[in-house]
Amino acid sequence: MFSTVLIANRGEIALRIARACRELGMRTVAVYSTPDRDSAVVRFADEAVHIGPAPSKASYLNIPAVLEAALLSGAQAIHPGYGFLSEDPDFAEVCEANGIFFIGPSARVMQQLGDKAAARAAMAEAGLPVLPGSTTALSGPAEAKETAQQTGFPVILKAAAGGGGRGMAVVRDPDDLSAAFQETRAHAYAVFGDDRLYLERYIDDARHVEVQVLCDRHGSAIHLGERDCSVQRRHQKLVEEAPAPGLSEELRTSICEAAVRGARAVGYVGAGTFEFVLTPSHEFYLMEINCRLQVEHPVTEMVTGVDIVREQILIAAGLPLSLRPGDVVPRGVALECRVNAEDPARDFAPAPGRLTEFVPPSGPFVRVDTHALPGWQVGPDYDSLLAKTVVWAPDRDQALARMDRALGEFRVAGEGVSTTVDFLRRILVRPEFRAAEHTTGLVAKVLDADE
Ligand code: MV4
Repeated sequence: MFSTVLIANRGEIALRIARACRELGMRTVAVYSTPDRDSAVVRFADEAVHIGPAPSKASYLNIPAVLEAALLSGAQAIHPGYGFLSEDPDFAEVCEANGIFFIGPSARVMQQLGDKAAARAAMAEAGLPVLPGSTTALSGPAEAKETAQQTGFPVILKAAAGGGGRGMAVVRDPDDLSAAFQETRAHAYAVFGDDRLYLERYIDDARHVEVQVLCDRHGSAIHLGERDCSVQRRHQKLVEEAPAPGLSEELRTSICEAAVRGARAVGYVGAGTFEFVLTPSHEFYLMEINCRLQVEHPVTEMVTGVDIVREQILIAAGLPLSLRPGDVVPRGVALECRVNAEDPARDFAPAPGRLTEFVPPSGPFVRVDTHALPGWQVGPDYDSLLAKTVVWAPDRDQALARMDRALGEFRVAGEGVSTTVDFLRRILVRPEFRAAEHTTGLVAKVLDADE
């Protein structure tokens, strides 16, 4: 077992991981950039190492600096959190080469699944449903046109190196395909340094349903059920819930078992998320696989009672999963709202500043994952997530009432600081959200209602 773990991340997730390590009796090493020197995780951890200035490239993405911090502090393992180096196969490889456990899947699996076109092909091979589309990267607009004629319109062009909604374009009119191809390819090259694109039939009014899996090094693979993450704005999730509402038991079982089958097929190890689109007629198709802990993991923890970060660490240390498929029975409903330091009135522009007041909600069945404190300087350098408000209740109506109560308790103030709290409350009261009939178009509708 590890005695010291380095946390290669910042913000709420770094603190979340440090807490799991402490409960396991492990020493924690935080790393921090200059503006994060007084952060909550730096105070919480047993040791903290400065790894560079504010720009991520110079600190949280700086592999030599992170590695040196691990070697100097005697860490045997590194937890990468989400974002930053969490899905970088080169980083995982460098860790292993230096005798440090990377808490996540192998470099080989991250490499394979990081190519979204290759992942799609591998999952089709494993028998998972994927949408009609290209099986390899498209050579050019001509091949795109040919493929789209077979799948039918609308189609979506996606960057092979993309994911999470970055580098995508929906094309409804065949006449627009060629221009969209060129544009998406140029964008993919600029953002990812990789211009390969693939294409799929596009599903309108989809829901985003994802399955959490856990796999050990000894061939055991289980799922922890599914989450619905359909409330998104520009591919940023705003509200997530577990379980996904309105799925038949049969559908739930098929999606979750498909995810486990996919994980086994590639020899996945660790915690992973299989992302599906659910069509209005309740067919599901695999979109992509995320090789990391996800922001929204707490909703799954709340309904299953499983500490996913603890399981990640134990898996990396080589322990067999202590959970068996029948052990995980989801109970009740959990909701998460992401409270961001953004101004909805200014197109969700980041609204950083020093917090003069920060009182998160609490009370029964409320969990707030945050690194913010009164006096904390919300900086312009990183994403604007301030706090994840998570609630649990026996049923969805009570969970909604509880979330509204919790968000209503939030007190955040500071020079220049705005938050998304009120906007989130307006989503929760929408009739289609209350009836669980919403799709990925909901946020746009709420925004249109403002105009
Ligand atoms: C799709 C889709 C419909 N059809 N692909 C967005 C994030 C990335 N992981 C996959 N995404 C989607 N891919 C096909 N073939 C719908 C989404 C999607 C979405 C699209 C537009 C607006 C909001 C969305 C929210 C979630 C998923």
